Amino acid sequence: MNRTFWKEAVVYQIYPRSFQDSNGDGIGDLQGIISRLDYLQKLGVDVVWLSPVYKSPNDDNGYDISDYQDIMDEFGTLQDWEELLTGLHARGIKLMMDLVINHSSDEHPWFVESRSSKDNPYRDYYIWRPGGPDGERPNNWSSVFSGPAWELDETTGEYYLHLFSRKQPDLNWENPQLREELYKMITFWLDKGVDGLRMDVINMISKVEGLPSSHRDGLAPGELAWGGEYYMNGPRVHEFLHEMNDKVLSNYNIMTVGETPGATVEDAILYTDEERKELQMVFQFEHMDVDSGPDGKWDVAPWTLSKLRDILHKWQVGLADKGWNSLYLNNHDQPRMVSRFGDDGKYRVISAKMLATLLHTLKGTPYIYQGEEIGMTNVKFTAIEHYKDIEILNMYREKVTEGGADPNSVLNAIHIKGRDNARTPMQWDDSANAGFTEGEPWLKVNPNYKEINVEQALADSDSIFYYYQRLLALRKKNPIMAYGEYKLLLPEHEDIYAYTRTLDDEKWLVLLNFNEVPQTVDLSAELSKATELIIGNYPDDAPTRELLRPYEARVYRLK
Ligand code: TEU
Ligand code: CA
Repeated sequence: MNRTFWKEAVVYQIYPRSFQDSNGDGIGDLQGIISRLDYLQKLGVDVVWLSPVYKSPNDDNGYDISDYQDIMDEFGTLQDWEELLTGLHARGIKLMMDLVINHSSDEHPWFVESRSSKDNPYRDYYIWRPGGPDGERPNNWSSVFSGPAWELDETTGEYYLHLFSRKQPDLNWENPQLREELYKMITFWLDKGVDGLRMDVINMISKVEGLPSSHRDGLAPGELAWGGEYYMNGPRVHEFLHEMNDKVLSNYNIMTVGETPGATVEDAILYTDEERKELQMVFQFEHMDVDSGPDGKWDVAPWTLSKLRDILHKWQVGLADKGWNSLYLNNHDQPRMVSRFGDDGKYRVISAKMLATLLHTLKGTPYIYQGEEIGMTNVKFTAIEHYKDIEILNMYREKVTEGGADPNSVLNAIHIKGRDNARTPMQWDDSANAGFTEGEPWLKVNPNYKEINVEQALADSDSIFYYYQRLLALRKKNPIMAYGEYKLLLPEHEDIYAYTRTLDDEKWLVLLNFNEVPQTVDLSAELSKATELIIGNYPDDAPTRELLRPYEARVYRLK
């Protein structure tokens, strides 16, 4: 079995704005991260994924880049970045940078040039189209952040495409000169010693020729519509990724993960089959829509374990032979997993450990999002003014301010699904602002920081932190966790997710109860072979092995 570091690694995602402030301006920064490297080493992570730290006007908190080769003023300098890289490498931790190359900031010099005139050499670095005879937009696509995906630019009287905010113009990947500029930029960072790349919405870089309007049924004239079918997993996306791999990525021993909203298992095999030389893994989103109704993310719907398990199982089986899974339930765009899939009340600690056991015993590379390891929860700000996320604020304006929707029901959806749930400052201790800043935090701290914080976790041998530390230590010693064959058990059980992992003559049994109600499992054949409880989230083994207590997770070695 050829062992690969990116299959065995555990990645820790840092959202720099909310991790640790070092200069009292209320915004996290690189020196703040440097001051916390011993904490990351203690947890045992192998890679740090750093959300964007490049120069940015922060319309979308760094996912709108105005200079790809310099550091955002609020975060520090290139020297600070070099110090961070050195500090990580000195602790045996690799650095994965976040590449946002589907779009740039509208303050990037390329766009400033591009918008200045129709014959500017940079015009075709972006996607410009004339309006219709009556000035209507080139098509009916909506932006992910509400409103249309086209902005009319007065200077040249044309529209430019922005799938996200109007300050995030889409780059034109059809332009080989633009692609070469991007490859040069990537080489700049890899030559500095970067060990990995996370590629933001990388499956959106190829748009269908002609940029056709969406024609779903019942659309009124001028009504906006989701155009994803015309730019997700588009016609040339694999060609572009293979070209990037051939020209740049293949020259380095690095880890790559593409963020691919809307990708299916079949798409993911094309992105991650090693023979195709594109990417090593992708972030799929199917399980992130398990609690969305027909009207999308803000149409909050109940989820079931059966639905979640069916999705995860499909991906485990689908990528068993070709390709590779990333494993996550949390990141800077998603609500906190213990609130969403566990119980952030009475069973917060137990259910957080159960979810961690899922992520670290399925087959794939596990990702930990900052604060997940201490069971940080969603937040319920009482007023929209306390929120900062452009996605939240644009949606609220469209639905409530302009659309007249009930503010409380929209706020309720924000409490459940809003991205700021994941962006409240990291909770380090019970001092003011949770030890995140001496100043005024850019986003309010979750009021539960007094009880939920790193200092408390490190002082409690039964904390979620030490459970994660044990899972990561187990992974380092047991190749079965990365490479073992996955096999589902109890496919119909409504509350239990049970599976085995097998590598050579070693076999583990994983039992997860997703309910606060105790369950009994009928797995006598497997349980009769259980020789050792490898890890569990209760202090002791259950009175009988068939019993699973509330949110209980147990991993047995089978003889
Ligand atoms: O996210 C892409 C994306 O689709 C997310 O916007 C996600 O679907 C949505 O936020 C769920 O509500 C990436 C980055 O992770 C995100 O932070 C950026 O806002 C976005 O791209 C644009 O760069
Ligand atoms: Ca700061």
